[in-house]
Amino acid sequence: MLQIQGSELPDSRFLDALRQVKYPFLVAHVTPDADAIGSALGLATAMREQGIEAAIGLPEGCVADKLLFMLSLAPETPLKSTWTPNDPFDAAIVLDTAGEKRINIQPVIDLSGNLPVFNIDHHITNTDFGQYNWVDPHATSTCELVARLLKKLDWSLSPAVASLLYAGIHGDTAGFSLPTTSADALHTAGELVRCGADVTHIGEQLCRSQARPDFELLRRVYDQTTITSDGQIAYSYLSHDDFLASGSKAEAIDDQVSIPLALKGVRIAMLFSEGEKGVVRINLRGEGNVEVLEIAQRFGGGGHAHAAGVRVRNKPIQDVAREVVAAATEHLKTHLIKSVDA
Ligand SMILES: [Mn+2]
Repeated sequence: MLQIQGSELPDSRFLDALRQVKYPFLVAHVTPDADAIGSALGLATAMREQGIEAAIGLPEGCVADKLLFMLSLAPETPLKSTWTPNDPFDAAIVLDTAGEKRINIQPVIDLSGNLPVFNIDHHITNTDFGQYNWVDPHATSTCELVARLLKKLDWSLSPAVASLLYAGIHGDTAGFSLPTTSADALHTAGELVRCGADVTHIGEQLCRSQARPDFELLRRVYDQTTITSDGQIAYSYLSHDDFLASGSKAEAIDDQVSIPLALKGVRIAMLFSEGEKGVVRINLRGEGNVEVLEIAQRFGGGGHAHAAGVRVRNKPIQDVAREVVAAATEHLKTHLIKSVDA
């Protein structure tokens, strides 16, 4: 049994309603990362172990090759690639998803109230789109929230569920190194290991299993990194041609922005990538006390204080980069003035 200290828990209205659910449909965000897959598949699998007929929504081909190992941790949990309003589900549980537009299923789930929607998330920008909302922006990950929830429900955890949740916490904290990594989060991870989370397997899969095409993409990220003259901003780009030449795919973009971020002295790192023709994805990271969410929001994106993202359509990647780098430079100046004032 999990012995975790959670700071926040869902309210009793949320818990009472969740306890009534018999046939839930679980879904997370588009371009799912380890936290999205871990929280949806982990909770669905834990529910199935309690006799609840849970299924998860995951469109075919949306999972990056390097995260496919997570699906094989729970092969019995049914995956559905589409959602039909006639499906006999009695609830939708949306995890790790800041807003309804980011829900990873088509057609988008009916949020009009015909079906109870539970919203479990840690994005500060979450729009509280569910009938039952539990959003804790201080949590490292939605997987950490799911671990707390399972503890509150007093459900035991199988090694598979523990591994899925551990992988999500590992993913969203960049291996327990981001500022969100609280003592509670480390304690939760420890308890998951006690329940059978396979640290070696997950570490190998997430950190040491780069496929050749994705490795080729990394070479280009290094090669195409630009550092501003003051050394505080570093960014790289991957054009659509880079994807074609390396043989890598749009879904492979995950934490490659950690390459420019790894440079000493860099406060803001960015990666511009055009995995899908005509769509420029921007990953932003802020080091130390530098937050990047505001920059992302200026261009219509969202995410977390120190890790945010944007998608820009139908604009050349160089133009997007120029504008966002200018905004980041401006942001850093204001930030420095603020910190001198403080
Ligand atoms: Mn997350």
